Amino acid sequence: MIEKLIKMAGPREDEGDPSVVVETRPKTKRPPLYKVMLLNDDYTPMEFVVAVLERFFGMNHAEAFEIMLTVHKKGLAVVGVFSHEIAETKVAQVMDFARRHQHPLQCTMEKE
Ligand code: TYC
Repeated sequence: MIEKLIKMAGPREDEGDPSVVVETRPKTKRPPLYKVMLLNDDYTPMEFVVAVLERFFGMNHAEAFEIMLTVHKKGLAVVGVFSHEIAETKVAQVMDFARRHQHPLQCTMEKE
């Protein structure tokens, strides 16, 4: 028993061991972010896409029109970056809105 107490009071066994990494700052890993993207198609009206960008992504008309044109010309564009939960909600809202209006507009998310 006394041997144990003496050992506990003594130096750490790993003292001076270069393989032991000393933590210098607390781990505060930020949650991953997700890009939400709109995909081009041949049928969804441009004005509908502009309305989606205004309604669900808080863009003004000029911003929304510009991003819509980028999707139209390039095939897709990132329309926002969010936490996983918010990104999922945005995708679901856009997909539901498009479905209700019978447009084939596609919205997806991808880890940044
Ligand atoms: N390409 C469509 C058209 O010419 C417009 C469009 C833009 C559709 C963006 C989808 O995500 C989209 N009517």
